[in-house]
Amino acid sequence: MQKPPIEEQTEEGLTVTPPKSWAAGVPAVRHALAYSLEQTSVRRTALTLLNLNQAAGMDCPGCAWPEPGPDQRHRNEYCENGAKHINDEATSRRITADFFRQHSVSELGRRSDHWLNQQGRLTEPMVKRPGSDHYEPISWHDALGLLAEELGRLDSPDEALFYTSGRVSNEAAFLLQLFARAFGTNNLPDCSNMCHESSGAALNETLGIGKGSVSLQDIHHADLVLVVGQNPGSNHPRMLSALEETKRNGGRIVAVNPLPEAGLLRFKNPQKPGGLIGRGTRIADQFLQIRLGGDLALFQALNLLLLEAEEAAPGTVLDHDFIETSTSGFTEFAEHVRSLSWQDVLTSTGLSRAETEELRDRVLASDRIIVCWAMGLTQQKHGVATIREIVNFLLLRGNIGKAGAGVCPVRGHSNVQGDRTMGIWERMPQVFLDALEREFAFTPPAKHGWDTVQSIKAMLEGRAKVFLGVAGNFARATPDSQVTEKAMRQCRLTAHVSTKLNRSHTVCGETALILPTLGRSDRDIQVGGEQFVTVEDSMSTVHASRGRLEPTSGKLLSEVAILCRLARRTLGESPPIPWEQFEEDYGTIRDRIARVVPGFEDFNARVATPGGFRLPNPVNDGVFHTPTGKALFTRNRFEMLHAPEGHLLLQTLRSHDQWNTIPYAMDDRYRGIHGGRRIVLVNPLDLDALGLSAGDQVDLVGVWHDGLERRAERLRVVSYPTARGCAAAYYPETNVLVPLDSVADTSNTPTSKGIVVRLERSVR
Ligand SMILES: Nc1nc2c(c(=O)[nH]1)N[C@H]1C(S)=C(S)[C@@H](COP(=O)(O)OP(=O)(O)OC[C@H]3O[C@@H](n4cnc5c(=O)[nH]c(N)nc54)[C@H](O)[C@@H]3O)O[C@H]1N2
Ligand SMILES: Nc1nc2c(c(=O)[nH]1)N[C@H]1C(S)=C(S)[C@@H](COP(=O)(O)OP(=O)(O)OC[C@H]3O[C@@H](n4cnc5c(=O)[nH]c(N)nc54)[C@H](O)[C@@H]3O)O[C@H]1N2
Ligand code: SF4
Ligand SMILES: [Mo]
Repeated sequence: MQKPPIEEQTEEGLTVTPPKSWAAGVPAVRHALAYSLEQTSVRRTALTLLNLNQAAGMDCPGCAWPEPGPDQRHRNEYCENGAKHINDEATSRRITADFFRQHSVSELGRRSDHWLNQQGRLTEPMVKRPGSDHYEPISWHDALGLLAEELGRLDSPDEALFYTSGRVSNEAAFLLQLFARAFGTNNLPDCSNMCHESSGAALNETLGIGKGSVSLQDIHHADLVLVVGQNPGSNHPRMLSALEETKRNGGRIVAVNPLPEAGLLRFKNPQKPGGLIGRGTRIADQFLQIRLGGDLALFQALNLLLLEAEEAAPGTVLDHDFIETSTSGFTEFAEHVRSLSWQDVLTSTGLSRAETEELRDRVLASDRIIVCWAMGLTQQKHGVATIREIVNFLLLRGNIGKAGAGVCPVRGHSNVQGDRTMGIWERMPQVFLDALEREFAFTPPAKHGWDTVQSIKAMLEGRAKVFLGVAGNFARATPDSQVTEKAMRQCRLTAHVSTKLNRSHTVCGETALILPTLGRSDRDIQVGGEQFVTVEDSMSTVHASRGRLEPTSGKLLSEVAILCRLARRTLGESPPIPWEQFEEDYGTIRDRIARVVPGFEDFNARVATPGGFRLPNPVNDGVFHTPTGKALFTRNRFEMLHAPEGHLLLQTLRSHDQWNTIPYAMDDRYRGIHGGRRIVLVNPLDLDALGLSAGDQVDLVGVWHDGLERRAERLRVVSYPTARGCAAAYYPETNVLVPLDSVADTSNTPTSKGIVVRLERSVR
């Protein structure tokens, strides 16, 4: 059982108001400024915000939504949450060695994620030695020496784990994977394993590339955009400006979600004079309130309806030319879909047949269709199958590879896509490894490494002994919190390259290191002068990012510097990689990337142009790198989530006021939750059926076949218009409920959006 942290043991102050039906507008601007000024000075706020997302400025460290071309950019090219993300990093608050003298590791372990983050920026390297309950200062030289020594003591390189999160730049990501492979392992688990892995798996298989195919222009000019399993009002706020543009150009939008999220309903654009007042733009023309995990059934039903429409009026529905010349597997797919049972569809989706038929009619009226999605699809047991079915849907009417149409997995972290492009993947294809070998004259290991879930199991079973996390918060981002924490504590050494304090620093191996680093907003000066880094957004545009702020401490090193020094200490001169030169001048790293990673030819010159450059996506040239050389129709076995009588399906999601594992405040403004996060949203009819009322305090108890009790204690019940049978609670507080073995087929992504729970009244 995981006890609530010290700060959250009383629920005083929690108030609930009706959910909002629109997003952004004046309050958004006010909230952004208030948080920024609470964290830092007017001067630093002005400096960060004026540079945010500008062509010569810094990339927003928030989500991966792209910026418009450099000439179409607004002076304030950011959203409320982007402003909060950057100023959370740019905070003037600092954690010094004194802080760690005052607070023991065990005390910090009882603090909330919010409290830990609010203490400010980490300022110097710290070590927790075996047997001690306190971190103490250590020099960079000794810290990296200690880490190198522990790596050197391992029986096999595969006993080391190198975790990354998608905030890391291309340059640092490239160096991390180079170091890991030169050291001898492909153990490169990353946040993507818990995020869009299902998208990558489905798109790689069916289209031959694991990335989205559309640009902002495509979104603006689509006839129909489906926004599925995504809450853009909170998590990709500027996507709403793009959807507003779609509507202005006459396009239509359909939202598919168990929750009536504010941003999906109506948007007031703070960047437009009329946006701050008035009613704003209605976003969704149709809202399908689907049950958790019902999307596979929905798209199969839609595909069946399209096949039937074609039969009724041959030659008018399907794009026969496209199917004939560019795809394979149509006949088998069509036969499979015809066996679908409508009763199953209705049970799985909770939607009426008429609603699905209305969607079919919208599809039939549209030549150019885009499907956007995020965690609502990827974190499901059958997430990969669902996304493959979406590809089937788009292929039927030739909506792949033409303007205004395509697939749009909306990425999370600002450079999560770039990290993958740079080789952060435990299963990089052999062509990439061969290119590394040619460039650096060593043979990278061919054996696949461990992803996040496999890494946790390896630590649990003593097969992994040293954990290095570069960015992120492994202990909180991962499922099954108690199991994962036990696994991490069994390590010989845990080390984290971080900007801010988080729970992972309190879940220590025998020895633990905190290695504080520069953030995206910090000026980065090396021997070769001032440096910039590069990132790749969700639509494959690669561009530069330059920090502008004076670092809060003179003892911070950049991620690149830390990795170069660690590599030199661990590997020495073998293989002969110019780590020193890389640290002095990041341009020399980009020269190597240009020779190893396809699409990056002439990298330094091309990234110097304002706005950067877009990587090619072969799909848009009608080229599919699949075994048949064509886009693949797939047959996806029907599956749905099922909760036994008296139980609910639970999704774990983000509030408006958090960045992944880090809550900025206790509010979720659009959903009407204020002053607390220990809540569970339940449909009023389910509350009646369960004999519960709004305001009751309950424990959520996980139901899983291994017999282990998983319990999230003391959450307040909120009566909420979510789909029947489908509850929602916040991540990371409820990660304790997601069993380590409950993963998506093929992608191995934890099923954070589909777990079975029972609600028990809390005992005081
Ligand atoms: N402010 C802010 N922005 C962020 C982040 C953040 O934490 N804070 N995180 C970033 C990251 S890493 C990511 S990956 C993205 C995540 O962006 P989202 O995917 O929008 O994030 P979640 O909060 O997990 O919301 C999932 C959405 O899917 C819906 N959903 C859940 N299950 C289902 C389902 O079975 N079917 C359908 N159709 N819908 C479902 C939920 O109701 C919710 O609206 O956001 C990025 N941007
Ligand atoms: N139950 C449940 N679990 C989930 C999810 C869910 O929806 N439900 N979502 C999953 C998803 S989509 C994701 S992406 C993961 C996120 O998992 P992570 O990426 O691991 O988590 P974050 O919360 O983004 O990490 C925050 C920490 O990153 C560090 N940091 C911030 N900026 C920098 C930087 O510039 N450099 C360095 N070195 N460190 C930095 C700070 O110390 C901060 O405390 O969580 C996953 N876990
Ligand atoms: S939409 Fe995403 S990238 Fe853009 S400003 Fe907001 S958080 Fe930053
Ligand atoms: Mo993510």
